[in-house]
Order: sequence, then C-alpha cells, then structure tokens
Amino acid sequence: MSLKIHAFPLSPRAFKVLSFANHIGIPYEFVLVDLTKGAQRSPEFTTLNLNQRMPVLEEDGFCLWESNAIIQYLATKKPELGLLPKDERARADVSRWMFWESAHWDSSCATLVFERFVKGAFGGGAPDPKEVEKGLTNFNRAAKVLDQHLKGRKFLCGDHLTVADFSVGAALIMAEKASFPLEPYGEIRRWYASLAALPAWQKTLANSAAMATAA
Ligand SMILES: N[C@@H](CCC(=O)N[C@@H](CS)C(=O)NCC(=O)O)C(=O)O
Repeated sequence: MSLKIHAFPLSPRAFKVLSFANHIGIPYEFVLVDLTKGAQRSPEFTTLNLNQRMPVLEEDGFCLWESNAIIQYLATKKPELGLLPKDERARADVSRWMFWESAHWDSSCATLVFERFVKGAFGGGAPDPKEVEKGLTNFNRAAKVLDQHLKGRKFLCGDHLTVADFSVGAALIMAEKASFPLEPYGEIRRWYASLAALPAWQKTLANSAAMATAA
C-alpha cells in the first residue's frame, strides 16, 4: 500500500488532510504542490485532478480530491478510532457538518484569508474592502450557527471527536493571520482550543511552513 498526499501545506484545506492523517497515524508520502509556482496547473497534476486544485490523495492508482472526501476515506482505514461513526444517524450528522463546511463555512473563511492574508503574502495587492465586508457578513452568519450549536457539546457531533471537527476546525488555523472576528464566539474558541491541543494538530502546524518549501 502506498499512500500519497499532494498538498500545499499552508492552506487550511491541506492542513485538514495532513492533520487528520497525522492524527490517525497512517503512513503517507507528502508531495508538495507548490501553488506559488503554479504546480497545480502542470500536466502531471492535472491528470490527478482536472480542477487543478489540491489536496489530492493517491493510493495505488486510486485518486481522490476534495478534502472532505479525502478525510472521510482516511477515517475508514481506522474504524476502531470511531472518527466516522458506524451508526447511520451519527454518521449523517458528521456528513451534515462536512457539507455545511463545504457550502458555507469554508467559503466565508476563505474570502477573509484571501483578502487579508494571501494577497499581502503573495504580492496580490491590498484587501478589497467590499470583499472583506462580504466575507465578514458571511463569516458572522456561519459563526453564529457554529457557536450556538457548540453550546453543551464538547465536539461538533457530541462528546466524541469526529472527522467533522477536523473538517470545520481546519479553517481556524488562519484565524489570527486573517483576523477572524472570533471575540463574540466563546464556544468556538473553547472548542477550537481543544483541537489545537491535539498532538497531531500541533505537529502539522509546526511542520507546515517547512513542508511548503520542501523540494
Ligand atoms: N473544495 C476543495 C477546495 C480545494 C481548493 O480550492 N484548493 C485551492 C487552495 S486552498 C487550490 O488548490 N487552488 C489552486 C488554484 O486555484 O489555482 C477542497 O476542499 O479540497
């Protein structure tokens, strides 16, 4: 079995996959997709993902893109960890939050990350105030839902950590860099602190910067 993860580690979508793989302790080969050099548009990478976006998982000729699909697939490799529940309703709940992440949370966080961090860091100019405003409106709308839902719950889907926590939590690695307005959302901050304390979360964050410049 050879498992490869093609990613640009500074991205929260890559972090989602790398931190989850590290958490479940599955061996993988990391392959850098250097977005700063347009590696996602190379013919080789395009054969892995026609969308020309990372992350991508590759395993003995099986190719999977979309970070949520990837971490759900990885979770099936260690069923004993219970990160993707077997019970149908519990699993549907996990899927619900991962769809929510994809449809609402990821995009509102990504707008703020792009305007307030990526543009500055990669020579894209100043933030566009209209885009920032739109990002803040969407962020607050989604954050209110998340914060309210987390009240009385240790994790997103109850008392146990699941793949949904990695899905939704990953965007928050950019909270400081993109100045996410988290101050009113105490439940999100409490929940995120428990994710950030996971050894795999720490390890992935610590490795990300170095991996982004790996040969
Ligand atoms: N929904 C996808 C989003 C993937 C995505 O948009 N990746 C971005 C970086 S965060 C990318 O590779 N962009 C390259 C490009 O747009 O050229 C996922 O979660 O995997």
